[in-house]
Amino acid sequence: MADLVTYELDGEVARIGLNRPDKRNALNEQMVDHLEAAVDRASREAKAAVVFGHGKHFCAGLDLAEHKERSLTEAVHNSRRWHFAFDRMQRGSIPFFAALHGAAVGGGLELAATAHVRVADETAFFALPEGQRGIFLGGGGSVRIARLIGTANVTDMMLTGRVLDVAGGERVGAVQYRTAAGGALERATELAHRAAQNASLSNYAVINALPRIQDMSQDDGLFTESLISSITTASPEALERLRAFLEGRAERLMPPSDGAS
Ligand code: 1HE
Repeated sequence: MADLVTYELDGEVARIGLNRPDKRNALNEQMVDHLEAAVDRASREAKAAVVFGHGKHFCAGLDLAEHKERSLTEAVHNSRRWHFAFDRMQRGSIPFFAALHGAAVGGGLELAATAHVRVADETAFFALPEGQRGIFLGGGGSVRIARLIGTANVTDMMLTGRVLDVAGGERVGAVQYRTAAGGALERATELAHRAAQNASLSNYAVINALPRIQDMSQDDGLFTESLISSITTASPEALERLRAFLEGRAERLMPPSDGAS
C-alpha cells in the first residue's frame, strides 16, 4: 500500500504530501498520525516545509466514512488528536507553507489554516460543509480559520454553504499567493526556500511569539515583543547578519518586480 503521507527533502525544505487521492485526501486517523510524524521529521531535518495534496485536490477534510462510526467519546478524542497534531505544525520550530489546489474544504481548510502561509492555484476552492453534514468544526477551525479570515466569514460559509473560489479566498485573507493552475507546489517550495534562509530564531519567533502576542493585551504584547526582540538580537546569528549588512556584505532589498511579490 502506498504511503498515506509522502515525505521528501529538497535541500533545507521538506515536502509533505497527503497521499490518498482516490478519497480526495480525506483525513482518516492513520493519516493524521502519519502527518504528525512527517511534521516532526521535518522539524528535525529541515528549516522550512511545504504541505500539499497528491491528485486533483488538496484535501476533502475529515474522512466521513470513518467518522460516522464514532461514539461521542471517540469523536471528542479524535478532534483533540487533530488539535495536538496540527499544533505541532503551527507552534513547532519551522515555518510551513501550504500549497493548495482543488478542494481545501472542512478539515482540509483547517489544515491549510494551520500552515503559516498559503499559496493557492486557480483551481483552489474553499468551503466549510460541516453544517451540511450535521457536524461542526473539529480540527481547530473555529479558532484558526476564524482568526485567519474572521468569524463573520466562517459563520457565513458554515451557515450558507458558501464556496469561495481562489479570488474569494484571497479576498478574505485565506490565500497569500496565487498561481496559475498547477503552480502552487513549486511556488510554495520557492517561498519555503526563501524562509529557510532567515535566522532560525527569527522564524521561531514569527511562528511562536507573533500569534501568542495577538492573544495578549496591548500592554502585555508590547512588553513581550521587547523581550523576544532582545533575545533574537543577542543571538550569534543576528550579530553576524547585522555586521554583514553594515559591512555591505548582505543583499539589499529591492522593490517588487512583476510576479516576484
Ligand atoms: C470522501 C470524502 C470525505 C471524498 N470523506 N470520503 N468534507 C466534505 O464534506 C467534502 C466531501 N467531498 C466532496 O465534496 C467532494 O468529494 C470533493 C469536492 C472534495 C471532490 O469531488 P470529486 O468529484 O473530485 O470526488 P468525489 O467523486 O466526490 O469523491 C471521490 C471519492 O472520495 C468518493 O469515494 P468512492 O469510493 O465513491 O470513489 C468519495 O466518497 C470520497 N470522498 N471526500 C470520505 N471527506 C476534524 S473535523 C473536520 C470536519 C470536516 O472536515 S467536515 C467536511 C468533510
